[in-house]
Amino acid sequence: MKKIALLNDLSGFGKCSLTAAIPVISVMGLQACPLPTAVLSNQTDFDSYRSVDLTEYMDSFIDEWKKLQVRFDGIYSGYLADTKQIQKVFRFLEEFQTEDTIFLADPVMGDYGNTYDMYNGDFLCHMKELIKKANVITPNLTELCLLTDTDYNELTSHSDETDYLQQITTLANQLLSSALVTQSVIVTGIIRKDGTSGRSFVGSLAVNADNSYYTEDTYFGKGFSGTGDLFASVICASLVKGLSLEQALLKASNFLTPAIEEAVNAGIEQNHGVNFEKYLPLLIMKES
Ligand code: PXL
Repeated sequence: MKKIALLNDLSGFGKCSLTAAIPVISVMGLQACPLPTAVLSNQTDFDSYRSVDLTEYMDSFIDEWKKLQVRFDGIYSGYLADTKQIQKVFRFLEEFQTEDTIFLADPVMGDYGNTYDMYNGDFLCHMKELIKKANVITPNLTELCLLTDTDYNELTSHSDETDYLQQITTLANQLLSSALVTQSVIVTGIIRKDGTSGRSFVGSLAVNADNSYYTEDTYFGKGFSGTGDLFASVICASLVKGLSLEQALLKASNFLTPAIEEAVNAGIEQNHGVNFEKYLPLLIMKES
């Protein structure tokens, strides 16, 4: 059975990180193997949270996994609390990354132009090194700006202009050409205003050496915890299963759109995440 190693935290509330990745990867017929980086009462965007850091245990888990002689078809790194945890991902890659592994690095650092608590210049430098080892990265627009030293407010002030997506494509290509082994960049959370109708859309843009693909849906005016993690999980599982980048993008967006819409209609508080559970069957693939 194909396996994906998940280097991510376990948060009790927020429907993010491992609680998003494990169900998605499992329903897509792959084995999810979590190496937890921390256990949290709830994700860090709530007013308060408690966290138990597991960094010091990660090496011993890696050693045990080596003894088991397991190999992974995919490696997915998500929320990392500090640079020490990024170093542990490097160690994990040294032990388990092969030419056949798909490594998806989600450079979790912020959203909507704001950075998360763990972010600082040193963290960014480490993250820029980590993405060089990835086959696929899934930054949201905020993270794309951080990785390309771009002013988020300046960029998004053009969100109603016709060349907005082209500007974002150029930034994604900039990462591709500088990031050595990165094959694809998928930018999530692109909020675009239609200059004529005034309607807003939220979209994702996938760029590789040959092509770019874009998909968008109506933007309901707010973002929810964990949507980036759910999205990255579908992408990682799809690519491990051999789907194309375009198919992976469509699968992720077809799954997330109804889950977000339902959370909006149900008046769910953003920090609690979206109603994705009942849409998991959309991810089942015939051969899995
Ligand atoms: O969804 C990203 C994420 C994952 N894990 C933790 C977080 C966040 C975003 O805030 O706090 C603990």
